[in-house]
Amino acid sequence: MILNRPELQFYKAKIEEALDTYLPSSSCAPEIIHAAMRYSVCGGGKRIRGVLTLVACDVAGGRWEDALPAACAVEMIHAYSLIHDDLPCMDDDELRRGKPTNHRVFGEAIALLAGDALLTQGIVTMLDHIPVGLEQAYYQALRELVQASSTQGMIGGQVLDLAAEGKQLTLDALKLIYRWKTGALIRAALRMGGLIGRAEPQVLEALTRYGEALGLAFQITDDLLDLQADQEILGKTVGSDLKKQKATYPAVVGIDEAHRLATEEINRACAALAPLGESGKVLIALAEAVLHRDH
Ligand code: GRG
Repeated sequence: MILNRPELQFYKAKIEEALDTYLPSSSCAPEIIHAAMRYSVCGGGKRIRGVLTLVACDVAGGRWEDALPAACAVEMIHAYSLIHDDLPCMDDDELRRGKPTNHRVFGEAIALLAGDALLTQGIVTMLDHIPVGLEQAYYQALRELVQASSTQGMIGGQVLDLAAEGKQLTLDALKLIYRWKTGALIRAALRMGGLIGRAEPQVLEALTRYGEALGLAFQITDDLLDLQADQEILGKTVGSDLKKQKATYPAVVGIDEAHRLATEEINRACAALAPLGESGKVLIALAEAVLHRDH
């Protein structure tokens, strides 16, 4: 289990409750788009990004409740990226979070719009729920989130990823794709929590370095799961990277070396937390669980 401590499970439950209140009801017109948004956000997903935001806020000395709108926003934007990633024009996947993908249920047009709507809903959720006195921190946090989702972040990474299909990449080129495609949002999740918790500069720096290494390790383990996981547990189709001739760590350096490099990044992530002392323990536990995850 990746959220391997009671406080991480507690944060996950709080995020799920809050997502339910921040998302428009599926009885609100136009019903179909709200149903499609809820279909992909609710009832599935590990909530790692949102949990990282709450832990980072706590570690920085803030109140986790103050970071809840930001934790939900990063989960909404993540869900948007998954819906779009699964579309026929992208990875054309049938299964996500153990269920048929959004476009399989709602059709391509609504799935595309549900993704778009989750991006804007994430932004509006943060703007509408700024805790009193945290206006400046929320402005900075929101900027982190949209920047990480941009062409110099998640979208840029996806563009490079598409261009790399069927090509032989160097490890450095692949690392840049992963830093943007997956790492940017994970890094932003941690920095948002740090900013909202009014972290001291050295704490924010530690959270940032941790996020960068964890983000890279997370995508390498995602590659390994695509090759080795049990589809039932993974909740998405296995072997799809091979089928699409995707550039992945195992494809470039082999399975054993990919595992070694993921371990190296996890060690780097944990070492970055040294300035946090005891309070970094929960993030260390989470990083170690990423290495052994089965979904
Ligand atoms: C088309 C405008 C437009 C944007 C699309 C699709 C996209 C931008 C970006 C894709 C980025 C992406 C899907 C990266 C993969 C990241 C990844 C490892 C996802 C799986 O994350 P988990 O395991 O999933 O945390 P759960 O389901 O647990 O939340």
